[in-house]
Amino acid sequence: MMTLLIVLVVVLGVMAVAQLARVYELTAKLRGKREEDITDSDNRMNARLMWLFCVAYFGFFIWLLVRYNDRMLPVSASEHGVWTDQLLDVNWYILFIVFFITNILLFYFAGRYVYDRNRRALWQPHNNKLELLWTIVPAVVLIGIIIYGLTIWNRITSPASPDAMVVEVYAKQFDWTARYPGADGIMGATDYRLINDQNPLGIVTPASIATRLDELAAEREAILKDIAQNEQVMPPAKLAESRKRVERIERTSARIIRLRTEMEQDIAMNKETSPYAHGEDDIVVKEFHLPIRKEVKMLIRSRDVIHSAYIPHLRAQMNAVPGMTTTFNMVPTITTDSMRTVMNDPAFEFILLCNKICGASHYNMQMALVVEPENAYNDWLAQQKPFQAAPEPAAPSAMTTTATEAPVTTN
Ligand SMILES: [Cu+2]
Repeated sequence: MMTLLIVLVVVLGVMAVAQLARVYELTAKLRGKREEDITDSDNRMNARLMWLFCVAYFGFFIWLLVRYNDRMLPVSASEHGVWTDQLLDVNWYILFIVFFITNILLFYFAGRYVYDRNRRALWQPHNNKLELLWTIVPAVVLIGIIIYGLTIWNRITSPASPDAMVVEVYAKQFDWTARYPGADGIMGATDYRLINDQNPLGIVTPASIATRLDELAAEREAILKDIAQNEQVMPPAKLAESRKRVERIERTSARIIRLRTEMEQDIAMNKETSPYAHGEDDIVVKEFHLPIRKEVKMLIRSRDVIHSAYIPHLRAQMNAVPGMTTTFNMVPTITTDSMRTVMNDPAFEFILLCNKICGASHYNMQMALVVEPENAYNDWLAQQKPFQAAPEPAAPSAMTTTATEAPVTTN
């Protein structure tokens, strides 16, 4: 209702102005004045309006800056974020200064040099000094900005130090999954063909390969059975589709078998250094935790389309591109708890967002990030179940020395 009223007021306002203009035109005609004649008083009026506009314009600009300043991101919670904020600020200062000087001059000249029939304009078709000045000054400023920016960029994207911890963030339409390397500190190999409900990242282990092959075999059996039973009554298109599906399953299975051979050979040859030997203890979780003041190397992958891993409060962003692994290194410097105090918001959470429009639910593609002291982080990590603790209890671990026979589960 309020909106309707506002629209109505605006529409009536426009109509009133139009009518006023019409009245002005008619009275001018009655006074015998031609519409295209512009008097000195018209010009002076315009000149004053220019100055008025200049003041109102900059006043409004400054008011907006002050009024909405709290909508800016709060202090950066990562080491490199402080550098990027500084870089951005320097650029803003330069922009503001140039913006103010040029626009004030623009309006000032328009008002100051109002048309005067007794004044002759200065005719200056070319001036080498001026040309040089307005070429060299922006060039120097630009070179400065670029060198400064490149220095920061190189610092941010330089390779992680060898003792940086590694975390994987995995994007798919429309959520994020985090993976930690587990006790051995090494991420297991992955293959998208192994992805299923229990293995959302397609981690390669002997068990996950066996499970996936069984699943595919069962699916193939079911389709073949369906064809055998209903071949006579099936529409031809459906029959062709089912046969194609069987072929596809057979091709995928053959590739997984090849992957299994590769895995076995690689483990036999490289033993502990083989990436295939490190999948079982990987930790796959839907929540993202990081210890404070520790360098972290994020490995960023996508299952389907291009996404973008964006943690605004840590000033971190990197595309997630299907078929490749991108990385981003950072050092979180403020815990979630401290940030809550800084923001005066007890419910504040860091978030990992998707910053690439990737489909219908893109807006909701996010995962909370908890930055905490290292001991709290270690406690949390210790409570997470390894990716493959489940189907067959593997080799007995140190935990079997406990008195009870109850299965060891941690939550
Ligand atoms: Cu996305």
